[in-house]
Amino acid sequence: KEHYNSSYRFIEEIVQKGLGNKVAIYCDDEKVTYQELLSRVNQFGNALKNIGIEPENRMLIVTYDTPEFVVSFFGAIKMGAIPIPVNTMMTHDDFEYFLNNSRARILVIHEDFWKKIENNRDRFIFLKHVIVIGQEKNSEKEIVHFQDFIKDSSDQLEAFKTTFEDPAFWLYSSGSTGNPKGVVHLQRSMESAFNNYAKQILNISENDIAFSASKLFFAYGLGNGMYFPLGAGGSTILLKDRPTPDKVLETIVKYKPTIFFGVPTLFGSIINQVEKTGVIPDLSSVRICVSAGEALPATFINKWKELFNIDILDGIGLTEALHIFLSNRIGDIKPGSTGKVVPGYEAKILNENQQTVSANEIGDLVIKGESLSAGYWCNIAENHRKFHGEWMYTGDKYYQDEEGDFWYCGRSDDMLKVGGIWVSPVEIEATLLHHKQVLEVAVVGAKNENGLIFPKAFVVLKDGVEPTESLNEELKLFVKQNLAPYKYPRVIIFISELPKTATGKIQRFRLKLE
Ligand code: 3SK
Repeated sequence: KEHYNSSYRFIEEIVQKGLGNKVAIYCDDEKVTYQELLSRVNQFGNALKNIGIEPENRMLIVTYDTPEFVVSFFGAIKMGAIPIPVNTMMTHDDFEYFLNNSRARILVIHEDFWKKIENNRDRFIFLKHVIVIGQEKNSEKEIVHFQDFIKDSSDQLEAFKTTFEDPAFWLYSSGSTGNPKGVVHLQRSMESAFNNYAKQILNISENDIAFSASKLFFAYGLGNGMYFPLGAGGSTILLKDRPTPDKVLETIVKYKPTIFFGVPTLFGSIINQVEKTGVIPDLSSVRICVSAGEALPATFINKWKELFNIDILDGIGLTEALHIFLSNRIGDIKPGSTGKVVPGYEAKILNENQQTVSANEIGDLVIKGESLSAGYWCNIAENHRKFHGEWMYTGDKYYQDEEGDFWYCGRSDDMLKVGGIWVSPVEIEATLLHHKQVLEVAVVGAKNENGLIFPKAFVVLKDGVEPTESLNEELKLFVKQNLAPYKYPRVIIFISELPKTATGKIQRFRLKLE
C-alpha cells in the first residue's frame, strides 16, 4: 500500500512547494512560518522517540489554541503516535476517564489544566510522561516543560511510514448515555475532509486566512483552524482566549481573516451586540462566514448580510465524519436549510424499514464518505448501532425537499446541541439528583426566541422543601460546579410531579411542550 502520513501532507509538502517563509500561524503577537512549524513538529516527534514513545502509543492533548497544540498534534502523527485532543472545559473526572480509557502514555497539557488534576496523578494508570505548557518550571522528574522537552531534539525527522488506512488521531464524542466514545480517525480523514469541504465548498487557497471561534479540540475547529488553512498553504489565526463577541470582533478587525467560522449562538450574540451599540465593526476582509454545530436560524443569515454584507454558509458535521458533509454553497444559500450533500459524500434518508423515503418525508439521515471514522474505541454496541457497512447513522432526523436541499428536524435521541456543543440531558439529571433537596428531575431542550436550544430542567423537590428563587439559582450553580459549566440548565422549573407512563417512564415529549 502507498505510504501516506498526514503530518507530511499538511506541513512538509507546503514547505516543499516554496511556502516555507510564509506565516502559517498568527497567535497573539507570535507568528510561526511553515518552516518554523516544520522544525518544531520534527523536534517534537524526535523528542517523543527519545523518551521511548512508539508508533500507535496514544497522547492526550489538553491545551489552549496555540502553536503548541499544532506542534504536538502533527509531531505525534509524524512519528506514528496517536494524538487525542480533548475539551479543556471538562472536569477532572472526565480527564481521568480520557486518560484511562485511551490508555494514553503521554499527556501534553497547559499548566492551567495540569494544576487542576495533578493531585489525581496516581489514578492515571497508563500515563508515563507529562509535558507541561506554560511558564512555570516543574521539578518533578516525570514532568517536563514543553520548551525543554523539544529544545535539544533534531529538527530533521522522516515521517513514519503509515498508509491512508492507519489510525492517525482520535477525538471524543459524547452520547446521551454512557461515557464519551473515542472516535478513531485515519490518516486519510483530514485529507478527505479537506478535499471535499474546504476545497470544493469553501474554495480555500493559499490566499486565505482562517479564523475559527470554535476551538481546535472540536472536530469543527480542528478543520477550520488547523488542517484546512495549513492544507491550502494559507494562514490561521489562533485565539487562546474564550471567543466572546468582543474578543472575536477585535480579532477579526486586527488580523483581517478571509474566512470566519462560528456557531449560531455566537452569530446571534454578535448581531445583538451590534444592534444594541449601533457600532458596526469593519469585517470587510471576510469573504465568507461558516456556521455549524446546530441549525442556523434564517433570521441570522439575513441580519448578518444586512449588517456586514457577508453570507453565512450553514452546514452540518459530526465528530464521526470529522467535518461538514451537508452544506449550503457560496452563491446558493437557502436560509434555514442545511443545503445539499458535499461532493465526496453520499447521504440518504431512511424510514424504520431502512428504505429511502420520498421527498419531504422525515427519516433518519445516514451518510457515507472517506472521512468517516473507523469506529469507536472498544465499544462494540455503539459500533453496531451506528456503522452499517460503509454507511453511518448520524442520529439526526431530516427531510429533503424537491430541489435536493436537506432540512433538519431534530435528533433521534435526546442529545442537545447547546452553543454548538453536545450536551447529554441524562448527565445533567444525574448531577441534579445529587443535590440534597432534589427528588426527581427531567431535562429537555427548549428553544429561545431565535430558535436556539438550551437545557431546561423540571425539578421535583423533596417533601417540605420550598421552591424559592435562591434555590433555583443554587441548583444552576450546583450543575456549573459539578459539570463542565456550559452544561448548566439555563431555566429550572419546579413542579410537583413529572409526567410518566403507566410503567413509570418519564414522558419527555410532554415536558417539551411546556
Ligand atoms: O459538531 C459539529 O456539529 C460539527 C460541525 C461541523 C464540523 C464538524 C463537527 C463535528
